[in-house]
Amino acid sequence: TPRVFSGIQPSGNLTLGNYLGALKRFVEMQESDIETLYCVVDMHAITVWQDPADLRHNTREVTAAYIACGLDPAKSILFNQSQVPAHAQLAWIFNCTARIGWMNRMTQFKDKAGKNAEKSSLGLLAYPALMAADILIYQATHVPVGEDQKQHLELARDIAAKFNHDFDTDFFPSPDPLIDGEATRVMSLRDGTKKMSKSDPSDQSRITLRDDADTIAKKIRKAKTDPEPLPETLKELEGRPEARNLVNIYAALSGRTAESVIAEFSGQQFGQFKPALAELAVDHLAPITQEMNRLMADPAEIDRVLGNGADRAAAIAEPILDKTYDIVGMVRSR
Ligand code: AQP
Repeated sequence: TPRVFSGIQPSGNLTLGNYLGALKRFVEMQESDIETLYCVVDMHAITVWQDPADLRHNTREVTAAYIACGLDPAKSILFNQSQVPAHAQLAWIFNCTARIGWMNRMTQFKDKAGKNAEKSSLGLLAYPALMAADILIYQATHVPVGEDQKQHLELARDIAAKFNHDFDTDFFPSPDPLIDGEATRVMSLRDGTKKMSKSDPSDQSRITLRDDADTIAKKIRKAKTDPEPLPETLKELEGRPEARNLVNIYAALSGRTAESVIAEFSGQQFGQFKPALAELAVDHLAPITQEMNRLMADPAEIDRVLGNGADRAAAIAEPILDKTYDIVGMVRSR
């Protein structure tokens, strides 16, 4: 049976990249009949240092964003990772399935560890094994993610395949990444070759779900572009990553193709296009931000949603963990 799983790290302010690459698509998946689980992956967040008070706040804020974007806790299972211990338990098994060489090849590890790989946490290296466990502890078949997670998804498939091979079973499905839409990789507003990220040191590089209307408009007005007007075809945007990024964002927010956006604005300068984009972004994001703020006024209610979600998630995960332990040969006497 098909089952959708995905997650977001509570590691800072959610960006327009997280919204278009993940949140918006989570909501679309919920509208299908498929069972959907959406996790706030707090255990992933601590692979780099998180202040405890910030971690608590951000965990609740990602949950508020889930709900404000349209996820319904009665339809989707919304929970935080650390409240379902089976994620960590399966991750240990997968740490013993995956090879160190596989982890060393991950571009996200290389980017985040930088030159000082020896000083990064062991958890940062093992991150993709925990991610494989997040997905496979539910035997999830479909994982909506942004382009940057593609390599980790391939690794999850490799782990499932090696486990199945080692133990001569077909227990774990091979999860399919769902990477689609016009904004699978939203780029920084300051540098069209870098992805928009929560952890970029420059606040001007991203639009966040905490920004008010004026801030959004200002960031878009100041976004890096080039002096050329918008061309007639997408092909002519090659070599103009900043321009391409703004067109993609416009397309994704309006639910249109990048082709139709370029056709409409062709010949116009960014002085005309940017205000139209800013208006669209504000129309889209302001109600979400407002609803998030309303929900954040009642943290106890958010915690209740997470607790309920964790109970429902654990009810699916525990029998799968039991079966995994049996396959591996762990004695179960209780
Ligand atoms: N720029 C992006 N464009 C499209 N999708 C994106 N995602 C992240 N950035 C973009 C998608 O959002 C989901 C959650 O991401 P995450 O919280 O696991 O962290 P990340 O991918 O490492 O994203 P960030 O924002 O850059 O966080 P930090 O700075 O903490 O590492 C994923 O589906 C991701 O693809």
